[in-house]
This record gives sequence, C-alpha cells and structure tokens, in this order.
Amino acid sequence: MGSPMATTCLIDRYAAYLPVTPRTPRIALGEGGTPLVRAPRLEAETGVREVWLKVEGMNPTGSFKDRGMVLAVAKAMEEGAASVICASTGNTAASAAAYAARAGLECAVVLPAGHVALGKLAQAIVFGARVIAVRGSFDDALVVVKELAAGGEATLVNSINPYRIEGQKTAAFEICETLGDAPDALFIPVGNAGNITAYWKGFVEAARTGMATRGVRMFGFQAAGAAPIVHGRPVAEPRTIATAIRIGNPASWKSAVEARDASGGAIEAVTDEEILDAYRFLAGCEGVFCEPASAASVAGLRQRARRGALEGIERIVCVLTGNGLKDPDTAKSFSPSLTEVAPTAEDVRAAIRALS
Ligand code: AN7
Repeated sequence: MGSPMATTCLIDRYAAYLPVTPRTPRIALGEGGTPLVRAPRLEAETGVREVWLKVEGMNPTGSFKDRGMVLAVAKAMEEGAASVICASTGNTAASAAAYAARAGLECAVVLPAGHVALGKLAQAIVFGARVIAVRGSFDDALVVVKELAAGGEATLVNSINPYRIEGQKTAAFEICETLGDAPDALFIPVGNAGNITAYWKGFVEAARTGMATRGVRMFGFQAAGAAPIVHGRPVAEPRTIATAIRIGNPASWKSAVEARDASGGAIEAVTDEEILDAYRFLAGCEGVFCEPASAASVAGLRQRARRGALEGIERIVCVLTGNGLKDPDTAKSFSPSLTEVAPTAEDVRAAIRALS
C-alpha cells in the first residue's frame, strides 16, 4: 500500500491501455502527471483563445523520454534482459541510464561526440551508464546500436522499441483528462519522430475509448538545419543549436507523416533564431524554462500566428519536451560574464541600474 505521498506508477495508472502483464515489474521514479500550464502571454501574442504548455521537463530525468523508458526497461526486465543500449542526442541516454540503474541492468549509451548538452552528459555519467561518443551524428550512432542489439548483446531502448511509443502515448491521455477533451491542435518538436507518433497513437486511442470526443491536428516542428521530413529527404549533416533534435534521418519518419496527414496537420521548419526567441520568451514572459529543442513547438506556433495560419484553432497544447537546466551552456551564452562589484549597497544598486 502506498502512502498518499507515494510516487504514482505510470505503468499501473494506465495498465489497461498498455501492453503489460501482472509479471511486468512496476518500476517507477515519478514519471508522468506533468503540469499543463496556461500561457497567457502567448495567448495575447497569437490571438489564440487557449494556449497550454505540457511541461515534460518535470519528469524525473527532466524529459518526456521517462514515460517510454519506464515501460521499455520494465519489459526488458520481464523478458530477462541483462543490459540495455541506445543511441542518443542526450535525453534518451539520461533516461535509459536512470531506469537501468533503478532496475539493476547494465546500460550503454552511444552519443554524437561534441553535440550533447552538458546536463544530459552529467546524468548519463552519474547514473552509471557506459558512455561512448562516436565521431559522427546521432544517425550514425543509431545504425551502430541497431547492429549491436541485433547481435543480441543488449535490448535496444530507442523509440523503435515499440514499448517506448506505448509509454509516451500516456501524455496524450493526460492532456485529454486535464482539459476534459482533446485540444484542437498539438504543437510538438520533431527529431527522431517517436514522440509525434506516440501522441498521435494516444489521441486516436483516447477518441476510441471515450477519453476524447474529437480529433487533434498534429503540428510538428524540425530545426531548419535538420529538417529531413520537411524537405522529403535525409540530411547528411544536420545542424542546429537545438542539439536534442539534431537528427537527419528519423527512425519514425513514416509514422510522423501518417500522423500529419491523417490529422490534417503539418510538419514545418523553424530557424535557430526563432527557436532561441521562443526559448527566451517562454522563460522571460511565462516563467517556464525549457531546453532549446522544446521551444521549437512554441517557435512554430508563433510563426504560424504571424502568417495567419491558425484559423479554426482555439485550443492549443504545446509540448515542452525537456527541462531548460539540461543545457546550461545555451542559457549562459546570453550573459557570458557577470557584473562583479564590491559588496556594498551603493555599488550593487548602481550595478542593478546599469543592467535595467
Ligand atoms: C528535448 O534523446 O532523440 O521526435 O536521443 O530530447 O521523439 O525524437 C531526443 C529527442 C524533442 C524529439 N525534444 O523527439 C534522444 C532524442 C527533446 C528531445 C525531441 C528530443 P523525437
């Protein structure tokens, strides 16, 4: 029996909707149940009646990956696996490392050298994963881990593992429960395209099981320098400040396009400048600190609002996929050196004035 303050178990909460058995271990670190925060300044700017932020950075390792990882690792345990492996731009690695530690499994993470945000790297290290950096992109790392997993060396926990998608679809359920129905539209960043696939699956199931009475238009956003789905071809050398979505050949490409087309949505590009603008707007005007990749959803919303491309859309949820603390270097780049003064009221007052 849990006390009222005990961590709820996402697997238990949605067991009826997930491929679990009584033997699936109920591991939990507090994943899911993240806040849906209203965004009045974005409503004022875009003219949309309701804009909500699904703050997935509140998950235990600071990203949405925890929803899928808890299930992928539980199923790996159930199936008797001894180790898990993934390629990652950082968040999958942090999440896999945490749940593997909890489950007592070995974990190896393969990262693109030089392109993983500091906080994510710190997590993978401290959670005890074997951290390998490859001289190549995320896409190169994914090819390698697929080969190792196919050889039976470890269970693959990237989002091509179907349990990841199953776990992640629970975010769509939570949104329907909190709002009392599905929203008109979901705005979401797209990298490897697992999450847009998961939300679509969740919203379709929500409509089928009575959690929602309506469909949702799915709007996905890639970084302009890493926008293979937008351009209709893989990008050999993806480039963006939003390292989480620096992906040139998404594994779930086809299902992302299906979600887009079946829902009457779109997958579009936002520039790094638009991403960073949205990132600072969210923090400075809404009090919500997300990582740069997450701000792609809001950058897309603002871009569409400027073009007048939100007709008929009155209630929007933007998914903020990861916590801003993941990437301290990007945050700090806006104020590289601090003003240092003597510890007197006079000097501090003058310094504050100088910054206003
Ligand atoms: C904050 O961790 O691909 O489209 O290896 O970390 O489901 O890939 C992360 C992706 C958006 C894109 N926002 O989601 C990884 C990884 C954040 C992310 C995405 C990621 P998908």
